[in-house]
Amino acid sequence: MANKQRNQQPSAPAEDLKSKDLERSRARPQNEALRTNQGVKIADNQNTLRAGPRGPSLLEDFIMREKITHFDHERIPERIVHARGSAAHGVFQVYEPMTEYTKAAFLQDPSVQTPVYVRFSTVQGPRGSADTVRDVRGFATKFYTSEGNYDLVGNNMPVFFIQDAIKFPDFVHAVKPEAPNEMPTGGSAHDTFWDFVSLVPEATHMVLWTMSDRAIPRSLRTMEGFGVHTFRFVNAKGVSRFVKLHWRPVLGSYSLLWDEAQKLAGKDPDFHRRDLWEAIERGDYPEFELGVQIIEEKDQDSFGFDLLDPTKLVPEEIVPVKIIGKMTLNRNPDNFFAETEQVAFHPGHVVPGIDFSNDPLLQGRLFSYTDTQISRLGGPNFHEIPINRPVSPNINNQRDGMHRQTINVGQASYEPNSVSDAWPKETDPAAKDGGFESYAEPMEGTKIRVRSESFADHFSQAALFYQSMSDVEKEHIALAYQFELGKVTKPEIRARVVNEILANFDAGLAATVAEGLGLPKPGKGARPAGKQKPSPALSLLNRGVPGIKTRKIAVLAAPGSDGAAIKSVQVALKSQGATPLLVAPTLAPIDGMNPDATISGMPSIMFDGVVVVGGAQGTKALAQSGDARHFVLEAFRHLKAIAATGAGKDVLSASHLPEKGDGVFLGDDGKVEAVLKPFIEAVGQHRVWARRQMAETVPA
Ligand code: HDE
Repeated sequence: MANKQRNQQPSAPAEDLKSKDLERSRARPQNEALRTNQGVKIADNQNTLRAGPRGPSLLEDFIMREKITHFDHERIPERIVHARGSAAHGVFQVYEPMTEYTKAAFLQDPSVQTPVYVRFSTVQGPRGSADTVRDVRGFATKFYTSEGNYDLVGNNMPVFFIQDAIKFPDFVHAVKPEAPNEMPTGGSAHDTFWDFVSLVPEATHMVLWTMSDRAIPRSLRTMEGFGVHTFRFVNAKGVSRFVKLHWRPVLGSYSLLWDEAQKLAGKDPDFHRRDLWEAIERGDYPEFELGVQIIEEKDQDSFGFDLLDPTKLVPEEIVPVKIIGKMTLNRNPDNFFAETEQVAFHPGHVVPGIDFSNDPLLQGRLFSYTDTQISRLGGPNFHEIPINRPVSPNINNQRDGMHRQTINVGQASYEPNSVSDAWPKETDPAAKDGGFESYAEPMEGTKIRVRSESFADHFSQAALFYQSMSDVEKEHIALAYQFELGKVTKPEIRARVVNEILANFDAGLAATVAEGLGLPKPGKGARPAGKQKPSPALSLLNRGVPGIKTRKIAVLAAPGSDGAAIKSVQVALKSQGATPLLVAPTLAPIDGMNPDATISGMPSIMFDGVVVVGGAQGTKALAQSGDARHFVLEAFRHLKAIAATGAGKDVLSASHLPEKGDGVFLGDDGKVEAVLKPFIEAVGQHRVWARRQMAETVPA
């Protein structure tokens, strides 16, 4: 008879199992008395047991002691990196069987919905830090497949700072807040980060990505994701191919402006978390398509760089990204701690059909993630925490340890055994019954500590990335370097970045940054990368998917504004899938409608576009309000589409907006549709880039 284990589930469709599993662990008290952890009903939860009404508290009070003791231990160590995160449940479905490439069960049948849990994160800041800092974002997905958990633990950038795991502690110490004073929180604009990356040229490509708009996403829903490393897909015949994994948001990819990101960090530190949560609550489920770049073994040396080098990407103009399935995030977590905090990802959680490459960064990660969970989640049994439990049975002979939940029944906790008919048994490879077999990659070599020569070029792909950017993105990159290096206190670090890093991949950028920092014009780099074949797919401006769906639009009004216009603007915007919010100086009703927010509570930086409705009295109040004028000015400055109907234009002129700014649409009362049409189109383009120079003349 099989070695019985309580708490294990029989086979059933993956989705059912996962929700049942979580259901069992949920506590949702209804018609229940308050009890102690031992199940004793509590008659008084207000007063500690005392010796008389004014006397000392008694040690005997087991109810108070239990409650306080538990409270004292409510915190667990936060993640050493990626501490700040937000997550959601969802499902993944493959579009067509991937049998040719991989035997992974969850990539075979388009009718199967595999449950997923996705955690997005920043890297540098602690748990309570702001969402919109300039940083890499983590994009970690746990697929609860019928063959066990598969974790795709990626980032929103396709490369990394270092090539070898042994440098990770150095890198993280350098980027984290500085040791003497724990500053700055959440950002890389400080001496130790720039000191390290100026001395480690392999970081150049990734640092450039973090100085680009990719590091300040508009939303977690509009971020791409990348597996970074080269992995392997292995099919049922044992044929292996290299694979690079991508997540593509269906809504397209967009970023904030740096000024918005900085202001949002103060006005709403939860900006990304809130956006994700609210979108799911509204039913605007975020969707991401999974893409793969498949590379035959025989082609692995054809790129001019090493596929095992995680500081390099494979341009999709060379190897196209094949879209193979879609993930839909359709349920918010019930409990942040139980799910988002306790979820434990690991790039080593793979299923048959997916395997590793020898990327030395990946190889190091395969050690780190279990190790870190043991201190973070308090022992080796973290796989039993509900959010981490696979939906396939995880029966084995491991036992005991801190917080063990499973009660293993029977004598056998070893294999082979005869006391329980030899169960549980390993699978028989000849029978092909689903056991994981590592890809039999031929190996030979000398035990040696060296970096392969094929990892030595650190500047060509930085040049490739920079040369693939639009003018707008190049400007943003230069300003980001100037901002960050401007915060570096040691002049020799600033000079080293300009002369020994930037000058090697772009002389123009090096000169602009030098000028902005008041440094002498840099000379030619020692190893200049030269002209590259650009990869247009790297530019975010080419990754947008025009449309207004799920975008937030402020309908600016005040008591006395035209109620009919407010209603028709809202109806028209909603019909396009946008989220209009009525924003007013106070929450007092306007023509019977309650505003959703005040101007000071939801400034324009939280919106994608602004409509100022007419109505003489309301617009007069807005035109006289400094806050309202600032609202439209800031929207203008941040290149957002602005529409005004009827007297609404008076608010724009009171704000001293240039008369005919691009992306500003004026119309008569009663002709709301005519104004909204071009407005909706402009919002759908994300920003009115043509307004760039004019916008700089307007105060922020
Ligand atoms: Fe991680 N990383 N990492 N990392 N990483 C962690 O694991 C580590 C790297 C990534 O939402 C830690 O559970 C090493 C690359 C994400 O819970 C830790 C190295 C990429 C998350 C760890 C790397 C990532 C982590 C901290 C270099 C993109 C958050 C807490 C060899 C492909 C997952 C934890 C979540 C978390 C180690 C480099 C992505 C310490 C040693 C490259 C998205 O184990």
